Amino acid sequence: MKKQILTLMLLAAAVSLHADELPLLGNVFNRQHTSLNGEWNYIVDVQETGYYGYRLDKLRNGFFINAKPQRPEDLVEYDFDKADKMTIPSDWNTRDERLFFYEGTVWFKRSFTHHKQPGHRALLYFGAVNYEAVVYVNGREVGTHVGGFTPFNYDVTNLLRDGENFVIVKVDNKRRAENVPTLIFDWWNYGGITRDVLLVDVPETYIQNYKLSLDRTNRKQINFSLQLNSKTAGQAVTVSIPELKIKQTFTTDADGHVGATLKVKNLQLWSPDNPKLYNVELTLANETLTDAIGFRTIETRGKQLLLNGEPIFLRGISMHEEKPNGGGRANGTEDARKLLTWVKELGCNFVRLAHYPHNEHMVREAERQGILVWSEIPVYWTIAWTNEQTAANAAGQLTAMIHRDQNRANVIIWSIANETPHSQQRDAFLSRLAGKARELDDTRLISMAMEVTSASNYHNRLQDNMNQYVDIISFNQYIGWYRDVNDAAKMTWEVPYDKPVIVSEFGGGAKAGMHGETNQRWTEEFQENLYRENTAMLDKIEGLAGTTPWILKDFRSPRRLLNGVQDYYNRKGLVSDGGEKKKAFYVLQEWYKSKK
Ligand code: GCB
Repeated sequence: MKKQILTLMLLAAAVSLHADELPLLGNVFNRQHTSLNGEWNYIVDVQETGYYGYRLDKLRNGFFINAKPQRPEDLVEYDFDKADKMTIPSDWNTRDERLFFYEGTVWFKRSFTHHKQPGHRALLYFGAVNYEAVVYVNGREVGTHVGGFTPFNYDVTNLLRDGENFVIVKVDNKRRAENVPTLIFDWWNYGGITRDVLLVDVPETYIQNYKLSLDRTNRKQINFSLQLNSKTAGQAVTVSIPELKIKQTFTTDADGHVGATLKVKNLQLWSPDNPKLYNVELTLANETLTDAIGFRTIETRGKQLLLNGEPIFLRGISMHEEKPNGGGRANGTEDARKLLTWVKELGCNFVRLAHYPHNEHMVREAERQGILVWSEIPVYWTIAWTNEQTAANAAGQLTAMIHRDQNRANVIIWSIANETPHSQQRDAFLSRLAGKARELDDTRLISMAMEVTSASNYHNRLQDNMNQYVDIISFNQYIGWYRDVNDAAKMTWEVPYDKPVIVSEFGGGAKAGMHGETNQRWTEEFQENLYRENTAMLDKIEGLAGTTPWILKDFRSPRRLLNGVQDYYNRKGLVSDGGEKKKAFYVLQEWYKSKK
């Protein structure tokens, strides 16, 4: 018995030694890795017995130990191997009907075989877990991550054994006031390990991340930076882009960093009409990493938006990250292709990936198809503006979003918030975020979807202190739906800033297949008419550089409760949750033809 207690005490001590989350590993899917996607066992733990039981009484097992009775009389009140299985990545709400509305803790466990190799390190990477993840490897706590839509990784080399191993993740999606997003938001709070899980194999010294981008003012120059995982000086790094006849070797400085410029000739610029990507190869002593990278510039001049120096109108659409048919979290190239087929059919060259960073497969697929991207963090409606932890959380999500996608030519806008009520505390919070985005990336523009404050009923004046911090003035407006039904024709707009304008949302709800007069809510005709009137109105906004109507597809929301019509769906989609196109789809399609 004594020996047993000692073992448990040692284990309890060991679990508090956790590894820190590492800076994000760039370009993870092109590295050597083992996928840990697939079947995971799961235990729904409403009262967090497997967590707090252990915290209160150090002699009791937490579920992360994955205990098994050793003798017939041993008491172990859980068994992962007898628990149900769920395919990961996914969300538990659509995978287990008992969990449709569930917000709480679920434990996930997966076993895998690993062969330890000297000189190699193993990084455990999660594409996203909503919302909080506590990660354990072989019974040891590795770390805790908060934020449901951004990737994170840990070095687990020293926790792995040669042979059989297991990883356990405690996932908790309870909403909390101090979280980002906070307690209320208009989308389904899908819980679970919603994106890919990989065990990435890297050498001792490896490329943490890198960035290649076209110089903003000199299109004959590519700016190149690279960071090793450690401050190792004197490492030779070769960058080669065969098609551009570039092959140059640089040496890391005392910080393990390379900062250099590459001269280019005859570069084909990436654009929606020619989404040209170049194969890039980065080589370090024991590592070769490849990527496909496009080069372009994006800037503003007065009220104009310029891609590669030419004015562009962003024919966009907003979207949530939900599967094309029937809901649930989308992930992967196949879901992305299906969703983007509708985007292309609408005649779009732009998507607003609302209201959080979408999965990397979506961004890459959009890049291959020539679709520009607005990427956003879930600073949505109200946030605990004066809470420093909340600010650090939002800054962390912004950093991860930028570090993951900084080589994607199609990503042109980082959005730092959506519809945030004006206040000094908000301005203080958001201006810091804008500063952070600029510090991390000077090759993209910054915006946020703002609220409209009207000067009078029919005169809309865009005034927001945050306008001084952003490059593009974006706002959401619901004339014809929440406001001023049938009055779009009378509206005038004033945007008193010398910056381009994006209408980041407009729209109204319709249930596919419901028909009637244009003044009857929820009919396709009502929505169709709203799109007609709104597009005519938007044409009169000076400096309009694009729109992203709300929204491509009906999506699940716990705030949409009208029986027989909404049934927990926000019905503002141009396509229904089952994939049928509504009449308004064709109005937008027509309008976009006139914007080419
Ligand atoms: C908004 C929000 C969006 C909602 C939408 C609506 O302004 O930004 O998240 O879903 O309105 O349908 O009300």
